[in-house]
Amino acid sequence: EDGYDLWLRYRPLAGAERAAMLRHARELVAPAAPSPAVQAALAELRRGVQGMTGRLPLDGKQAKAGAIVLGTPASLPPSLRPTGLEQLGDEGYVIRHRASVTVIAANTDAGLLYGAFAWLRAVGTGLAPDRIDERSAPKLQRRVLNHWDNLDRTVERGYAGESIWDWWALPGVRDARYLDYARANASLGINGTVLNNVNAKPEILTAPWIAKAAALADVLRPYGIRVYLSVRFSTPLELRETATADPLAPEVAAWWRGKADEIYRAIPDFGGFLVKANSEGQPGPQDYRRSHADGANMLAAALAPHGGIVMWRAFVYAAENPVDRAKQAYDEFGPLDGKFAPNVLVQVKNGPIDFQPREPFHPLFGAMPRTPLMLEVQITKEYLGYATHLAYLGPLFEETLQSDTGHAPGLTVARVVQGAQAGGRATGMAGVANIGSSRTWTGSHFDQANWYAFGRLAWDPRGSSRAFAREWAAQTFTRAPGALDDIAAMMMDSREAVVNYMTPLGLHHIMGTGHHHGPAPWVAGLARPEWNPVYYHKADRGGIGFDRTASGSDALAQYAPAIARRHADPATTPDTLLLWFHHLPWDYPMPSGRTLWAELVARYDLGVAQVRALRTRWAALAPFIDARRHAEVAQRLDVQVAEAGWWRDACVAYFQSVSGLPLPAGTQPPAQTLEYYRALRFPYAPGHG
Ligand code: BDP
Repeated sequence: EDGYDLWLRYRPLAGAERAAMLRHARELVAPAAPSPAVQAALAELRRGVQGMTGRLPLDGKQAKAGAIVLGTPASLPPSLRPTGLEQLGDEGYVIRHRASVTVIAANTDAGLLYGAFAWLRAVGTGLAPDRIDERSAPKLQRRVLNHWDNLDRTVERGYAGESIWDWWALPGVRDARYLDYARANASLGINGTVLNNVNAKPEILTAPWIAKAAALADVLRPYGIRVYLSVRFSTPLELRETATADPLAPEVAAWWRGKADEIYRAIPDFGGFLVKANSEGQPGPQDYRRSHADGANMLAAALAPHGGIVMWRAFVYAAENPVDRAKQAYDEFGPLDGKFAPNVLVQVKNGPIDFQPREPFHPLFGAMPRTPLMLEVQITKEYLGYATHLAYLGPLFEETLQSDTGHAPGLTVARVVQGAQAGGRATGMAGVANIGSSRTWTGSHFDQANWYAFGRLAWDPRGSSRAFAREWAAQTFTRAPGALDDIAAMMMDSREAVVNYMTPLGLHHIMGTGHHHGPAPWVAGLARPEWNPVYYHKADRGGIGFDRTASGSDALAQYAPAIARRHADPATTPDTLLLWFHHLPWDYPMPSGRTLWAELVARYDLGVAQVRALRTRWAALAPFIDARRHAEVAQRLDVQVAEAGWWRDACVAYFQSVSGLPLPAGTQPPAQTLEYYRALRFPYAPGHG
């Protein structure tokens, strides 16, 4: 067990379970002349049943007892056609078991593929094959991974080895891994992948690279996955094929139209473009005094004849807005509501800063009612301990999705993303992938769960991260009841532990410069104010925290009145976001009865204690987990315990140097001096250029 099989392990069953499976999966019956998607579904069912029973199911012709019948309304005999299929759209499916026959039905072959994976998931989590009765359809249209993979095979913010895309060997060499990648994604319902980094290079749109992308698209197509590309706004200018990149210049629009035509000749189902523009030094329409909408709409017009979309990112911040970086995306995009072409989605990060262990939801959600907004989350753990720390992100994603925007009754981020405001026009969710060439795919066993939870939540944004943790762990580690409960509980606690030992009480962005590894709350000298941790915590002798109320940056005014009101008063602000919205004196009385200073130290201590508890719980699970994977996780938990202690000690030492206060009674002093922590350096930390 090296983790390569992900949650698609299909390990042998024994006894009654194996017998039941043999009884109910004896034959597979598929429509005549099965399409590539149906062949993919059959191949997966064969692989699964053979893995679990040791016996390959036969190819059957008719629905007799023990058969699994796959079919669409066109191919299923009326007696087997489930009712209500019409409501399930293009990708939904029904699974039901009647009179010893299992039917997997869908309106399209893609739905059959998802149904096959759902059947395997159900048995993989321990459901008896004759008890499976499921009906499901995705609530979002675009469920997309964003690879921040560079053309030289490095991965920005990647901690799982080099890119899985062997660009150099493509298109001639199609690594077998691409197919396993397709299977894993299809098993979750992920139906799109952006192959390259948002910090894009012009070469991705040259003929050789289009051919490479086309080869990948060919492998992924049977699995319902479309290929998208990140594009650099100034591509035609940099390739010296136009004299400008001004989106309103006719030659520029014509170039992009021609480029879209060229791409669609090679990739007929190409998904579209993802664009990072006028952000962190990337070129964009503002270089020509045009708006984000001008830029997005020009690209959208090139793609529209082919059915492609533009995912235009709202992640922008520039030096001109030194007061509060958290405000800039709203300031720039809010006024553009209703100005985007119908095939543009604005892609908004979960929070207004940058993928922190905890942020409030982004104020654009609910504030652009006439624009489809796509949610972007980061699956790779740039700010949460890379692939070394255990941090299950399901609760983080769920917390964002369940946030009430306050713009209308019940209007959560999930409902916004589902198109409740924009009339369901175009919907989607993107996750910055944590996938690389590591044998585990994601750099560690538990990080696979973050890919899993992303996919499941993109299918159903109102799903439960706890349920997904259990599903994943059952398929990945063990179904032994007590052990499964323990693993799921560890996962559910893990992200809050990270918040506590890194950035408790709403602190944020106090990580090391550039690589974002480890604590660096003292950093103050970087050229732009908002690059410095001191800008975010604003600790001084008097207190700590970023005043985002009306007396400060007033970022709160970007939220709906009910939300703004609640967070305007520290007494009604949840303590999880206290220092995000308020600058408070060190002796501010917390609900716990402690002062803010004592509470801060207590949270850091709690974080360390929580990680120690994770390690102890994992040690006790040894009898249930194969030795290799158990040891690999245990090593990482040892590192996490040490690094949580480092985070705690460095932050306590630093904030004490600022507050000038004695450590609360009974508190362990930091192991080293502040100077020691400040002097630590991390050359060659992975994931950043
Ligand atoms: C930040 C990363 C940076 C990305 C940027 C983005 O530090 O590497 O390029 O976001 O999302 O999280 O564009």
